[in-house]
Amino acid sequence: MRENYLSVTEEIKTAVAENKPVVALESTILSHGMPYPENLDFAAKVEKIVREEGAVPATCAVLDGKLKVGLSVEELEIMCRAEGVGKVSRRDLATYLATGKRGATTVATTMIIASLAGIRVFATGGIGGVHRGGQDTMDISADLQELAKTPVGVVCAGAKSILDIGRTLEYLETMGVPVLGMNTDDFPAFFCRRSGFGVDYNLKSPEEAARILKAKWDVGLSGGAVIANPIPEEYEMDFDEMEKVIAEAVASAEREGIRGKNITPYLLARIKDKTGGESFAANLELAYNNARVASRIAVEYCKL
Ligand code: PSU
Ligand code: MN
Repeated sequence: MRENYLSVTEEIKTAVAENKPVVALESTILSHGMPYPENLDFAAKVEKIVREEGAVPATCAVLDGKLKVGLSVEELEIMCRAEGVGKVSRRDLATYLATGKRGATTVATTMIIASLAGIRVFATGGIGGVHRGGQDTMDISADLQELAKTPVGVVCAGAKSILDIGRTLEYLETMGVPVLGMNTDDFPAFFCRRSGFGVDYNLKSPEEAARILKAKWDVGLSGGAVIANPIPEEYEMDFDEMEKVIAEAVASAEREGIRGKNITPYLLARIKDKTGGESFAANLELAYNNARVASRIAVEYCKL
């Protein structure tokens, strides 16, 4: 039955069957995280980086009632134009499949689709988490539950401090999700290399990351892992300055009564408006860097 919904390109199918490295990529970052047409260049370049590292890119989306793994140029264009493209997290998935609506996949949904296709490593920008004030609103991204459930290693630049990073890390600990830092003791805060909160373990290499994932799944532990990869130093932004912009964005979301799935895209757009090109350039670079590291982990994982 599942095969009726899953649509994987021949290239990716073959790579998975032959134990060749494949890296999943999400589409919410395209449709709801970046402007058109800049996101088109990004989508192409991130896939190119994965290929240069010796892995096959697998951008995921929900189109025509199918879970798409690997998108054509035309399909990437649809996701980037984002006309009538919704944001699909776990709870939305069945509705989009049954109605044929177009959907961009979040971290949670990309993990689900990657796992169904046999892909073990996924690169994104930042994960969702516990929102500021989440102890009252209960606004906790479904990404965190997914990390506890679905066996995919997620390479990200940590989490944006639009979130309550401390509570996000507490939640991940409760749910039994390893939080591994790539050559860092400090959990990165997306635009900034440090959040002030620690990781569980400082990874020395992609090979070590691959071995930890393998050990986890070999003994039958469910769920994935966060592999937190700091933004390259040359693109890092000033922490205090970012804090100010983010606090302003959060306050404005509250004033305007933005809720639910709209809050993350709203905050991202607001930050981009306030910090202009600099934060966008940083966003691109950290995502490229994550794609690079994820590909190296995927390559190492296939050797084990
Ligand atoms: N954080 C970012 N950029 C993003 C997202 C989060 O810095 O594009 C997207 C990802 O797709 C993530 C989703 O999975 O937002 C989380 O949304 P929510 O908080 O509604 O679960
Ligand atoms: Mn939410």
